[in-house]
Amino acid sequence: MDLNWSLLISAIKAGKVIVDEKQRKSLIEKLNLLCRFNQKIAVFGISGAGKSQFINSLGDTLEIPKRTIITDKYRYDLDKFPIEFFDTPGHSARQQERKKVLTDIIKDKFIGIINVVSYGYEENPDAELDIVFDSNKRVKDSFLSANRSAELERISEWLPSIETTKVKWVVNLVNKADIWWENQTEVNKYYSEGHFDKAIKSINNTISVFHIPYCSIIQPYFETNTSGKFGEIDKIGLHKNFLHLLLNLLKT
Ligand SMILES: Nc1nc2c(ncn2[C@@H]2O[C@H](COP(=O)(O)OP(=O)(O)OP(=O)(O)O)[C@@H](O)[C@H]2O)c(=O)[nH]1
Ligand SMILES: [Mg+2]
Repeated sequence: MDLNWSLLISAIKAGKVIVDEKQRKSLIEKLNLLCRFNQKIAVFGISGAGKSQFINSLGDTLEIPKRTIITDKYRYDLDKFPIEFFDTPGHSARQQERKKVLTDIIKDKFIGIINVVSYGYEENPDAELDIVFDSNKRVKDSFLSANRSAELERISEWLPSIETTKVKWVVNLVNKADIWWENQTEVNKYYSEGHFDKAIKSINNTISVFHIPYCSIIQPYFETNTSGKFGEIDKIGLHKNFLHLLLNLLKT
């Protein structure tokens, strides 16, 4: 049956039941959606931290993303909240692309920022393996700490500019839990205490900051084993935790 919208809306306003309850509910949901603006969220982080894979993980795409060159926008509905994610390129040479998003953040109504980090386990297709691994196929500490420094340095690219914007929160998404899960106490401490936490909270305190663990995909790191202590149930738990937090942030 074709619905006459204006007739229906005035009927709903007047409290008259002219369609069955199921139709009425679905129409109200549609109207609610139409009235809601997209909630814009920028996704920042250095190259290979897993920004694009994080966005994939919210849908049902299993493919491994290619390096992002220009900012891609993705629509996603969370419990009737329409969201628009801005997936920025993390490569250091792509600063101009990220600046465009920052300009939008300054003049537009972005609600939040998701900063993706991975405790130094960034992964890129063009990485030289002898920089990543020692002769025993162990990931080098020097590689991890250089990446962690780059993660910390990168937040200073956007952090000062969001101070006077409409941004209400920053989620520091500590991705790739499947790789670092065995050292979770150390990883949690690294982000939630000390330099990193101090730096990310150095802006005005009306912007809330959350550090949360996440895993976008359980996958070998550069074709080598991950910890093996992290499974699908852990991954689902972290997804639920993230979505729960995001929903609460959207409602406030
Ligand atoms: N093991 C593991 N690998 C991950 C995870 N998230 C992402 N990856 C992998 O890390 C690599 C880089 O992920 P991307 O999502 O392309 O990284 P990005 O941050 O978008 O990188 P740029 O587009 O260059 O800025 C890919 O091979 C991903 O599959 C994760 O949770 N665990
Ligand atoms: Mg990407």
